[in-house]
Amino acid sequence: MATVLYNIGQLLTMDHQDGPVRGQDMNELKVYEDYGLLIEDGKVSQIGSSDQIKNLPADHKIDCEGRLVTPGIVEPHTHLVFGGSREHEMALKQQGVPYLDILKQGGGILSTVRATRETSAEELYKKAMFHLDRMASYGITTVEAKSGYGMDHETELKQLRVANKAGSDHPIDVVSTFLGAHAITEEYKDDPEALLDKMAAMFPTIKEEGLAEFVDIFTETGVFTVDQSRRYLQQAKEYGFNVKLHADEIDPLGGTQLAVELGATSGDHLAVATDEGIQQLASSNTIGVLLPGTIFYLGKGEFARARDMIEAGAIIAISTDFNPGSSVTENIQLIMSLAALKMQMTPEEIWHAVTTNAAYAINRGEVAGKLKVGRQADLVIWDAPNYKYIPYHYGVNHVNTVFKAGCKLYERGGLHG
Ligand code: IZC
Ligand code: ZN
Repeated sequence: MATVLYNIGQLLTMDHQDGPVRGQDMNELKVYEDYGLLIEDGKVSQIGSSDQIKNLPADHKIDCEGRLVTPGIVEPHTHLVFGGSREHEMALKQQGVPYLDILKQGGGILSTVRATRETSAEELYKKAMFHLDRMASYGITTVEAKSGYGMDHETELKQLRVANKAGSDHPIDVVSTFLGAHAITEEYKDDPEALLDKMAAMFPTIKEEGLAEFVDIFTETGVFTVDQSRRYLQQAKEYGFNVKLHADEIDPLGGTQLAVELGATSGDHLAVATDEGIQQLASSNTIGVLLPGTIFYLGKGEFARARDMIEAGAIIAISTDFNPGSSVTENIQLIMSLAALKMQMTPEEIWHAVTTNAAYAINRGEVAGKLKVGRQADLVIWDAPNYKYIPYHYGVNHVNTVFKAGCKLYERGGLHG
């Protein structure tokens, strides 16, 4: 099967540099105008001028009518699989009750833990597939999914299995992360170390069954300390997992430095990272995954210092943090606008942050995030004349058509299988 896309107004291949893109380089983008692209057997097989590509033999020819075409968006931080929802906590947020206080009172993450324990695998699967469909509609073609709403062996395994099954059934690729260390449940409130031991006891099974590639932990006041996180993630590394941290989200505990010290693939949030944390991040290969939707949604705190991080030379990605409590949206395009408006990232930096760097943040840098001959054809045709338009026109969906591995995954006006 061959498909030709021609009359592309602007094509971003994101293929101008090997590896993740750091610091000032994030501001350099190659834009190909009046271009075309040939897809054969699910892969990009030729990229060239529209005139050159247009006349190649193909089963389908799509006139992009001057639209923007980019790689499919990579979403490196989501809590995809969960039971229930937490709209009842909105009133508490409006009254100014802090996120960590809601958690301390047994709500927040713990409320989703109760709901997830009570929800069957079938129901969790249906819900996850629904959210994946919606992500696809926003141009997302690869997604990381965390567990962490079970916090007991049975439910964590249920969540991980659902994420893996959703990943194999849905065209979107799902990269699975074990976040058993997400909160402290009532029975472990006086002994969080015992909870970590219990979660670490799952490492061999998760590894043997290939249920997760990453191990993640919530390093935060009232959750896990830096020392506890270090010990737990070191154990995870001994079992061959790559590691990630929810670091410096609300209180500056030094999670950013710990991410660098451990050689974590990514340190996520980093909203209150200190100067020292930013310097260390910038001189490391750990990717900073910034989640401005969370700061917006919680209505408190500062947005991560993306400008300082990029100027210091760090590798930055952005993500929705899609979850039922602190960032309830699948709309990555809205997050791109927040990155522009609240973190002063340039459109060029933002496109790197949702493609190449996001892919490296989940170890998919060599297969996703770029349009390149020989690579899977994951791409988006946008109802936009240029790449700067997406973060600029905010809050709506600009997707026209999404291709995953050369097949139509979403088209404006309906889903096509
Ligand atoms: O369910 O609140 N921050 N984990 C750490 C979350 C947010 C997800 C949630
Ligand atoms: Zn998270």
